[in-house]
Amino acid sequence: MDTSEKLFEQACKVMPGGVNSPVRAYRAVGMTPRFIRSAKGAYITDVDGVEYIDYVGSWGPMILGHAHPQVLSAVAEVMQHGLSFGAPTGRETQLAELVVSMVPNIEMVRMVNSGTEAVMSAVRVARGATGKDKIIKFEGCYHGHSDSMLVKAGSGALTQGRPDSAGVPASIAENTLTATYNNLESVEQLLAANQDQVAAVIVEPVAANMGVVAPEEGFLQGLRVLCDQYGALLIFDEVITGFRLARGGAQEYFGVRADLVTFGKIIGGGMPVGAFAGTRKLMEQVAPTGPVYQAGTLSGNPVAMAAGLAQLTILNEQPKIYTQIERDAAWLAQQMCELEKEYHLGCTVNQIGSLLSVFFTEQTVTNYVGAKSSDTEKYAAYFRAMLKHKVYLAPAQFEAMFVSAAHTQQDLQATVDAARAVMAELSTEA
Ligand code: KE4
Repeated sequence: MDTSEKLFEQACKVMPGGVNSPVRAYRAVGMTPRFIRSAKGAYITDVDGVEYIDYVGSWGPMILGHAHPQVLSAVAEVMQHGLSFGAPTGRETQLAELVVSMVPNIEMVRMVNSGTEAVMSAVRVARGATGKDKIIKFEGCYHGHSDSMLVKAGSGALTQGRPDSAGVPASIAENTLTATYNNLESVEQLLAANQDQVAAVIVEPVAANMGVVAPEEGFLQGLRVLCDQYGALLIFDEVITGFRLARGGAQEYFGVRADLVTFGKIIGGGMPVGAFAGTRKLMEQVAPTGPVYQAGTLSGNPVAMAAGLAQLTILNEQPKIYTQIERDAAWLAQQMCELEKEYHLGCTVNQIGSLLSVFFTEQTVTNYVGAKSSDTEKYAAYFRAMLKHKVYLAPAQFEAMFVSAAHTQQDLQATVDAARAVMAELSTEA
């Protein structure tokens, strides 16, 4: 029994599944999760001292790589003055001003503590501002675990094969309608069938919780037109794409305006921060200026703000980072496609920006049905073999690989070399 196995045995006695978030339990890949001791740059080290090239990056926050010196020193400095006050601090305004300056079409921001909270709050603002109850989301998209969003969710729920969660009352679920990603007709049908009842359409501008699925040409633009036509708000859930695709996130990258935008992950620099943002008119609906209640003890926490501010400042000042990580992800995707041509494992690669996924299906993956055609057992074997070759991927088919500014050409080449060895192993086993 290795150290991770011992630690996992202990963890399972006192935490459901031995984890604080389901996907970390490695149930989709049939092995004991690696317990982590530390991480630095593009590398993560487990409790047995094994170092891996990391493409999870804490599920997105680590766009600069782990333990970035400027982020660490910002946190170290701030924590000397106390950890939390539950009172306004200037640093929250600094981060909010930076977010407003980086992201198009927003005038105000409210900080929260997770992506789930950001989405839950943005949905409430949409309902409060429009007086309508229904929300349209997309099959395979995941927006955190608030009740209204756990209806045909992607990510963990999709991986666990239970798209609907226990504990979500039917009375809540019935207000969430589900459309097909990249299919505008499916959206228009729902809008037309629920005239004047739909508060908002919420979308991952790049779906990354069914694996990575990019919006087809005209899809996001079409959502904008349909929302305007039917009087619904458009919510971009940018918990993954925010500050990831570009400084201004998906709105900048695709040139499409959302009414409300949610953030998480990168905005906190590795600390628990989420946020929702929009025009002044919409955001002044939020307490204490308006009737939509929202609150949080640790929202805007000084230490978290310091980490987020340090990370976003670097991204804002060095936009070349985006060119680098997109180029690197495209190269990696191209190399994986070349390997597929050589070993015929039956996989397809999607990549956009610094996000990519290797799907174990021969189908082109443009929506949930395509993603679900993947052979998850084959993905699990690939995952386990890549881990043996010291490459740390998401422990589930329906997730993304995240390329960071810390990944070097050597790391990328080592990753391709590992994939070559793994594909050779898997093709002989097939
Ligand atoms: P959090 O509550 O986990 O901070 O954010 C929820 C969320 C909202 N919206 C999008 C588009 C997201 O991807 C997420 C969370 N993403 C998952 C990864 N697929 C978090 C990892 C996990 O659940 O452990």
